[in-house]
Amino acid sequence: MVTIQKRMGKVGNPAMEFKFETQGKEKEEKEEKEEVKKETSIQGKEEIDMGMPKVDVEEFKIPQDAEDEIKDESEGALKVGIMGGGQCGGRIVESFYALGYKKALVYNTTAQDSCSIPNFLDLKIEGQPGGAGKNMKVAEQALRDHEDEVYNEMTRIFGQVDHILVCAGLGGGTGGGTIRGVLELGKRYMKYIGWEDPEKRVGAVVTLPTAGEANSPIVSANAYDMGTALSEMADKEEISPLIVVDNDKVKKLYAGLTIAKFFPTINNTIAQLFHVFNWISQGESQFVTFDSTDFMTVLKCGGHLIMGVTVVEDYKAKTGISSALRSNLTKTLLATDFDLKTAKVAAVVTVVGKKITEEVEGLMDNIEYGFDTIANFTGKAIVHRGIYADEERDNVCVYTMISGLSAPTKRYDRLR
Ligand SMILES: Nc1nc2c(ncn2[C@@H]2O[C@H](COP(=O)(O)OP(=O)(O)OP(=O)(O)O)[C@@H](O)[C@H]2O)c(=O)[nH]1
Ligand SMILES: [Mg+2]
Repeated sequence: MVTIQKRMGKVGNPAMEFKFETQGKEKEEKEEKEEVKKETSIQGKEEIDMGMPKVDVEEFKIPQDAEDEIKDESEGALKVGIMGGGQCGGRIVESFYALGYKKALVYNTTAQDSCSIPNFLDLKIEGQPGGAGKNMKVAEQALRDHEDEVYNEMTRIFGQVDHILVCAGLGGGTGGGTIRGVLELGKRYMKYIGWEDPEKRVGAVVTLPTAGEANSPIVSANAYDMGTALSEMADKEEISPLIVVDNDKVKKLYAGLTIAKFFPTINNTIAQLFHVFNWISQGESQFVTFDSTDFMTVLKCGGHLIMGVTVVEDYKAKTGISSALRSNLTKTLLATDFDLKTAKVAAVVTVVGKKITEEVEGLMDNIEYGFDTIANFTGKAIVHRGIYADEERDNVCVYTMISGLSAPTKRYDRLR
């Protein structure tokens, strides 16, 4: 059983304020075993060292040995390499990094944007210390000039990963201008480390600008051009998934946010929602388990992916969860204008306060009704379910990921 306890710090989005259990003990035991293994192998080496022939290259140190590799600390089922370009992309990477996604790389055409990630690459543009200045072509060229460095950094940082996500804010120059090139590098890397389906293992996380920002013709043109280009790649399953977060939708959703909290809240919510699914899928539930294979199908089905979270107040009523989902689902997703009927796969994880699981009768039925609601919304999509208990929570929370969606054409039309 996975009982969700201590682990995650507090987060911007109140619905996400739960904590995860540390697996420190397991880790310690594993380290101990490894230590024993190491010792035995050293002893073994000493025993056979006498008179054993040697090869010259033994003396060379291979730079990327297992000890040097950066370790993922997310404790998720999948090891995910996170990359991001430009200010927005870099900040989303920071939010993932804070959750333990240490296989992370940030690149920018300027070193002036602050970035706390140790793995930072400056894609310097000659004579332009301030970056690409919303010019995607200039940024694309900057990436081409520094392509080898980016690839080498991926090799150094990522090691073996199951998936790569490339983050960018569409509207500016650097994030949007570099993203296609970086996605290609990602696929090349995945192939290099042995995956036969790299196009299913490299996806993107992009933001769309607010209506206010999109009043600037260059911002709307950039977002439209790159958004539609990436959507076409997603529809053709050349990347998977394309996670779309619409800053304009989030602005309406969390209308009370201060300017200072606006971007950090969105960025943390993106990383935390992804993390909920990745973390939960590494363990078993005493109720219904959402496992890593389920999570993989959500990430690998191509198309677009959107996510959201709903807190259910009236979970005691028979139809409480399903009606909350019916009225909230479309409202609480972080993007809009997707036709949910085009979904191929959905993941719905319900996290319930432990006390509630013990006290509320018929809760399982109410949750089942809720799952049916999602199934109705998403047409023919396969719905992967999960039900988990959380000791530190006294409500019912439903996390949703809907994947394989077709492009949000209407949303792009508004950027024209
Ligand atoms: N969600 C989110 N969106 C952001 C953030 N910062 C910027 N954006 C969005 O991303 C778009 C692009 O902005 P930047 O990331 O600053 O642009 P850039 O990629 O650095 O491009 P240049 O500075 O022009 O080279 C903006 O129009 C915003 O809509 C952020 O931290 N979070
Ligand atoms: Mg910038």
